[in-house]
Amino acid sequence: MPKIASARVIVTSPGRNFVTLKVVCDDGTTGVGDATLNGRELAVASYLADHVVPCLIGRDAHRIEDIWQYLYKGAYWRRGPVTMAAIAAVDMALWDIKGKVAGLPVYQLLGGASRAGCMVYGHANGETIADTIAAALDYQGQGYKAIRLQCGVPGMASTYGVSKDKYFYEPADAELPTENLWSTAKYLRVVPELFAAAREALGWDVHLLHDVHHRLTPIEAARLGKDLEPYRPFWIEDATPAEDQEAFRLIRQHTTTPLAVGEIFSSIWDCKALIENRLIDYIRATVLHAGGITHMRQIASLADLYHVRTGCHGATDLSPVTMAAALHLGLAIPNFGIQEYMRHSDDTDAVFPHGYRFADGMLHPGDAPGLGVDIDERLAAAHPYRRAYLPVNRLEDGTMWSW
Ligand code: CS2
Ligand code: MG
Repeated sequence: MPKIASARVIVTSPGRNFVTLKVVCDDGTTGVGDATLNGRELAVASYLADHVVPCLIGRDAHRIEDIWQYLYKGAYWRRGPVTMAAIAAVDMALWDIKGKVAGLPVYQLLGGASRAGCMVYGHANGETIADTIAAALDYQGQGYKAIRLQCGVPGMASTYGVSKDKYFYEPADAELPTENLWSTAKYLRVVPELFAAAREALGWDVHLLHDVHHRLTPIEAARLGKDLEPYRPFWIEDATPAEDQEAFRLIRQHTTTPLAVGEIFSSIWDCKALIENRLIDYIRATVLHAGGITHMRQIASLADLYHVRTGCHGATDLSPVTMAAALHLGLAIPNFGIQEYMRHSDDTDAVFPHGYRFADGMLHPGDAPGLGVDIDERLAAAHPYRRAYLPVNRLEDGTMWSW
């Protein structure tokens, strides 16, 4: 029975910041967990190093559930993005260790494969509709079965999801938050045009997705949902800020466009009402931000009762460790929907060697024991942390808005 002998927090920045926990057992077995909270990385690094790691030493590494409960109930101050990312990192590392000791990939410990692989979606974006369609055709040519479409908004200098680089999108772009401007009216005019052009160019045998990124009021989200119905989106995501879970009832009353939400959720309590009232179709919570494999599996099980499927977050600010963990869970659960796959840069992939591979529109986690991912600490040390913030967003009159 492996006991936890030590654990260290590794902060590295191969093009963007990542926080990784490495747990080392007395028999030499190691496990890794992702603890990256974009724009607030050092808060989680300290929570882990200063408050969690001392409590782990000497514990039985196999007691994943007990350690989860100890870190959740024992903290007194429950939930929230910092606490749950820290718990998630410990949880991922312990599942990694358990798989390595058992000689099995983690998905086998979660009940075995329920499918051949995890369908993923790529990110096509561009300043104009034409640029976005060209990017989408490129993804379709690579074999993607699902593609997210994000384009610039005429008259606006910038908007969410449109990157300067063709493949890589990194929104945490400055030492202090850059200020973006937003116009809902201009945005609501361009998205239906984008989808009409996309269906014209890409046809109907590809899933098309869109991320609203928390920017509409409920009735505006209902308007967008209705306007996009003729183009059959796979989903619109984060249509309205989701602290008010009831707001989704209003959207639901007006449109059949599928709704996805939850990448910023940190526990089952953030989405319980949404799921039980069938106000959403996909839950976007992910292993990193929602307490690890252990808690994300609970969320997926609740969702399964109500025909809600998973559509886990998978942006570049979730490291390959989270991608690997999400794929093991996604391969095993009955109600997997889709996995976001925003490719990491070559520098990031070098720091985090991993076994997951893309083929035929899907990712598979591979069959190495554990999670099948690690961190190259020598390479990691060559990329020191540098403070980087996500942008903030204002309406054209200066009113603060959701980014
Ligand atoms: C986005 C993310 O991938 C998505 O769906 O919402 O890129 C999000 O903006 C970042 O993860 C924030 O750090
Ligand atoms: Mg999103």
